[in-house]
Amino acid sequence: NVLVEDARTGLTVETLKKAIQNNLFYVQGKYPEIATRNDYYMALAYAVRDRILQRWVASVKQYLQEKHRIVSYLSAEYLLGPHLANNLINLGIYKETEQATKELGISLDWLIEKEVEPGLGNGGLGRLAACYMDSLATLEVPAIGYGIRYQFGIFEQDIRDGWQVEDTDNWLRRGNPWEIARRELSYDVKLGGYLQHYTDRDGKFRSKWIPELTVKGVAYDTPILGYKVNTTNTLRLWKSEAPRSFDFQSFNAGDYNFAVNQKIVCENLSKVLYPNDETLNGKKLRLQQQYFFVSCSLQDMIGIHLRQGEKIEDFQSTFSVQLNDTHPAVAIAEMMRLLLDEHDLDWSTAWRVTSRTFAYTNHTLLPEALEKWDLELFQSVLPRHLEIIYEINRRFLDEVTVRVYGDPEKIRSLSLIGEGPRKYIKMANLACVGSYAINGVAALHTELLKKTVLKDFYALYPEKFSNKTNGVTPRRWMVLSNPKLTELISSKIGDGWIKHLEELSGLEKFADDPDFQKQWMDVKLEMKKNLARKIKNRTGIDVNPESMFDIQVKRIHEYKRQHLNILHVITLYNRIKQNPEIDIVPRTFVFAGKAAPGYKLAKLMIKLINSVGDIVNNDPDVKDRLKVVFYPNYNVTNAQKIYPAADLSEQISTAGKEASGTGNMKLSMNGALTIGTLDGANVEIRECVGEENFFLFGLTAEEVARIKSEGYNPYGYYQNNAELKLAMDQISSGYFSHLDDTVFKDLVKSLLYDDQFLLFADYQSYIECQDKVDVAYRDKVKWAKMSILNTARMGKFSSDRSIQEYCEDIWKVKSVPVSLNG
Ligand code: 26M
Repeated sequence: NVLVEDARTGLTVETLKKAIQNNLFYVQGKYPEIATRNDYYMALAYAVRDRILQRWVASVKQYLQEKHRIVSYLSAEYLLGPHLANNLINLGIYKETEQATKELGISLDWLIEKEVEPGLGNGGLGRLAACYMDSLATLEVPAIGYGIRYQFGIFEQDIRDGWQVEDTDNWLRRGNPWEIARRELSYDVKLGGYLQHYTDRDGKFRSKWIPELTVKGVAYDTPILGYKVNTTNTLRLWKSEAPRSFDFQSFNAGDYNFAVNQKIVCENLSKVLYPNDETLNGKKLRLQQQYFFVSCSLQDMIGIHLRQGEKIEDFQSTFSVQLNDTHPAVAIAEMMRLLLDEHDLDWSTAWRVTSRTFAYTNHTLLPEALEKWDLELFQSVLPRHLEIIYEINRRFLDEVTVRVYGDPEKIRSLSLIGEGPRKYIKMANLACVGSYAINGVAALHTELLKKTVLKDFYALYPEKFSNKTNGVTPRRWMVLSNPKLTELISSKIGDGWIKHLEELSGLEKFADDPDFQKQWMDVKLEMKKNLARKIKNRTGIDVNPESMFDIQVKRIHEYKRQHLNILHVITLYNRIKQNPEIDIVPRTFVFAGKAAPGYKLAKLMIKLINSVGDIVNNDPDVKDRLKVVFYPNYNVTNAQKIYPAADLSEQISTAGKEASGTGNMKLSMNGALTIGTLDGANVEIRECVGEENFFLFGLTAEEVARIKSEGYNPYGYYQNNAELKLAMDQISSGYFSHLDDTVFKDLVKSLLYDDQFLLFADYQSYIECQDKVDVAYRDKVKWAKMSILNTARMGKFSSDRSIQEYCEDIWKVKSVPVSLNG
């Protein structure tokens, strides 16, 4: 009885081999003798995609068989990272594929490295969306992610003469085997124009929107496979195009130039990701992008709902829609417009549906980062939505005026419209009023939200608020990026932890075992050697794998305080210069991260890191005890190489500023110890790993607030701290910049006179804490134990746990197992 496997679904080595060869011929039109590396990459990717398609179709079928509530995640960003290796792991065919490619005479790693990652996000928020899509599928929850198919993702960073330079990210240049264009699935989206008011036959007052422009959104679907389950959810990204109709209209009117121009305007909508993070920039195109993807997504959801034979007023029984920050918050007004104008519901029915559909996640406490839209700009793009927002606001303020006893201060703060020299729309307020649930992303962050930025909403609707501490997927951030550690862990406690991360606690009993400690630190050393090789290739810098790898990788931002880290480097350097024989633990400082192209100070921080590196790395007195590396173009691919090699994780933001952080979790899971402030999820990480396994320093959020209210005086700290003063004087006098005393002027000025992030106030505490790190690292046995315990106690920080909480508390959805050929 011979079992013949289907070449498109079979999972044995033999069948995979055949599938790759087949695809090489039938998709790429090549045979082995002339196939390029990319041909093989494509052939393998299509072979993997075939296997996913079977599960994808089965999932859709399963979801339509009975009625299930579907999670709809709206996010302007998805920072997925490369697909190939992740899909092999989730399909459970990594080993088999490795063997199959080997037998074809090619290395799997070599193909994996060929993939250009889709960088459709800036940082934490976009990466969180990607981890959540992974966990939703792994937990077998029916879900759709909606977003924008940017033709150009986050820029590529290069470093020239120590400065960041940006290059476009043309990630689609070699095609994308992981998406399927659904040409037939498209929606029209109106923009601009004006309103006509009239009374209809039934005597109802109505607004008719006469748009200036209509664009078409076309769906591009990417399958999101769960780990070792059949569930395969969809990430649906919208590409903007010109509707066919108007070239005809314009051609007929004889205006060829107009037609071509309009086509360009339409295609521009999904052209490029805005590279800002935590900063406002009220650009018209950004609002158009947000509205474009939200409108397509809601029209799509309504279509799915109605095709199931349901009534429009029961929409919320089919979908729960999560808003990833306020970027998609215009969905609340768009839902009202669709229900009122296109589906003829009355206001109160429409509002009941809308306000039971949406839930809002806040990701920032920086008041300057809360989205605001200039009212006139908003009106010029979305005149009908402005009218709707006015009406939402009128009814809302009517209702609350009584409850706040007419307090004008409170009414002003709650209003959806801000008054100033110019009026503006407050998107966070719209999100709060239109959502049935509001959450922060770490315990401290949620508490601060309730006490500060959203305090008046919390007073009105305490029951809407909850905390959902972020998490990260162990599939990508452990199994995929650190296979050696994965193997070691599984050899001791089995592999159940990959789906049930709390099981890592089983490692605790090996924390004192000398053999296990040795194996643990051997893996770490091997990962450090790998990273050292990459660093050498990319930057030319030689680093010692035996030195402590002290790592800060994240977006460059004043509040994240990469410059506090560099002040520590300078301080160590000066100690060596003053006492060349000083006994300090050799360290390699690794920095990586992008600065928003318009953020001058952040770009200057990158220059400072590189300038200090040039001096420190090349000073013979240092004797290679210190190395400073700026690893260019931080992205998911590079992050996967860096995390496993970390000994020390720098999480040093000003307390109260980092909403959660997720890199802090990835580093700790990979056995790094954290030096950090009581900020974001650091607080909870410390609670879990134990205070004796965490290097704590710095002011608390409360102390920060108090010092700021009393008036922070950085100059005093500078004058009274000799090491700090020396370091700052060197920076300003040009010690690190060939005696050019102008380069770092703006940075020095900001730190000495108007630093919002209290760098100097935390300097001494940081340095003392780093001195403790130095002492701790000398005790290899103790360090190994602390490292093991960090990993063992990180179970809480799986995105599976986060998603479980969202499902139970907010979305009220359950898992729906998918069976093949069912
Ligand atoms: C805004 C306007 C115009 C263009 C872009 C933006 C914008 C884009 C991304 C603003 C903020 C963006 O992301 C913010 C972000 O990544 N926040 C981080 O979210 C993580 C996930 O919750 C948290 O872990 C981090 O603490 C938080 O900084």
